[in-house]
Amino acid sequence: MFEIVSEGDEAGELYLVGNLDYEDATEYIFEVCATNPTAPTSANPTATQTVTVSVSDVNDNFPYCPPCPFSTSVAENAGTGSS
Ligand SMILES: [Ca+2]
Repeated sequence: MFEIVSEGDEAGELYLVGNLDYEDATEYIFEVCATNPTAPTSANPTATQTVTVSVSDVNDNFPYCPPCPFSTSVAENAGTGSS
């Protein structure tokens, strides 16, 4: 769902590479590992960090009305709250 791109010594940037849907997943948690390939092994050239991305809910469900006209009737003595 996400991709990290980095070039040279620059910090990586997190990119979204898939479609999000709040109803499918509200949060993504993953671990990022960075390694300095030129550092000596004794210098512990690797660091990790947990990343949490929260998905914000937006109204992506458009209103839907049936294509044909809709009609019904209701008795004049129907009580309040009748359906
Ligand atoms: Ca949705």
